[in-house]
Amino acid sequence: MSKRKAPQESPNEGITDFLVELANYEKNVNRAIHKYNAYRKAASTISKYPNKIKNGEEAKKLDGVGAKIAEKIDEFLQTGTLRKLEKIRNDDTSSSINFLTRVTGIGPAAARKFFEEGVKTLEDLKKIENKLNHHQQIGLKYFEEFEKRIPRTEMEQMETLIHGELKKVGTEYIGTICGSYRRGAASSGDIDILLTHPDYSSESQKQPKLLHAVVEHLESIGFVTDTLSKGDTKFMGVCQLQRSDEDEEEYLHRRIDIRLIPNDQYYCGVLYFTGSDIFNKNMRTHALEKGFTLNEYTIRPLGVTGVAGEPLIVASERDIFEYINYKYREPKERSQ
Ligand code: DCP
Ligand code: MG
Repeated sequence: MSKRKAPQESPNEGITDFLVELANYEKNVNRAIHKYNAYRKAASTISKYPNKIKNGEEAKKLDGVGAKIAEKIDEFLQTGTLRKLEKIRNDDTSSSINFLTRVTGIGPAAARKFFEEGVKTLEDLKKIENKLNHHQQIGLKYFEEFEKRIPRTEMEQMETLIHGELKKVGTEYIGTICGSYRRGAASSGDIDILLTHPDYSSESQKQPKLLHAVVEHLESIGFVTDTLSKGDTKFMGVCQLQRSDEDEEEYLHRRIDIRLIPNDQYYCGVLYFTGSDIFNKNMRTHALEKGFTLNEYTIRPLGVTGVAGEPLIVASERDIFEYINYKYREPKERSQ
């Protein structure tokens, strides 16, 4: 999961920017995930709105924009700034904690702990490097590189490489790069790969080897450079394209997640990890209204008592949309 979302380009960029900043503050500093979601949702709806918003009243008509956000929009449009945000930016606790959470491996809780121990900056972190766990050490090592988003052309190069190498490990693997890349984004925060294989289903034994063989191969060719964590079904790590003669500079190190999914759950996984998170939430809500529960593994009907039944058979993303009577949307149309 990537830490920094791409800025939204729209006639209301000023508004969406401050909403995203408030969202991050609620998540990282206050650990108020509902408030985070509310701000993200409002930012997402407003970023789709084609007109320049003139006042809070106009914004309030949009989905996910309530009275409080409308008030902030008014203040922002009238004064060009937001007192709440100024305060947050000037507050040592908030700005330090917000900063620390930009390091992969440091979540809101660890950030607060470090802050309380007087660790506030990159330099402070470097001084206590031996107290960081392995994930955090890698986060620190590649801090600047992980802050940079991955241009689509580089994502395309990595996709070609990964598909080619996957075939060498086993001809039966199926792999999909999900996340913002699959939605057609101009840049991505990280690489989210989903793998499946005909030998692995939710009924069969776990098959960590199917995942580890791929990871080890990608290490052997120098593409995977570091490991953050490696479980039976999920690898989190770092990768880097090798520089070729035509390239002027080295490629940056990038965050990569590889997940092995049972073949019968593959399309629920692909749907979930394609996102966006806001699209997923809306689709899950719709599913519930139609009497189904949908998650990254399965879609199941809900009985009258609200108990989930057996997973439905899914052979494509379209199947999931059809079960819940939701108009199919291409990945590119799934930003919300
Ligand atoms: N996801 C979700 N809910 C979460 C986290 C993730 O539904 N809380 C799903 C939707 C995301 C996908 O996982 O699109 C991948 O997560 P990322 O954080 O990598 O998000 P993106 O790939 O969409 O954006 P980025 O370009 O920043 O990586
Ligand atoms: Mg991503």
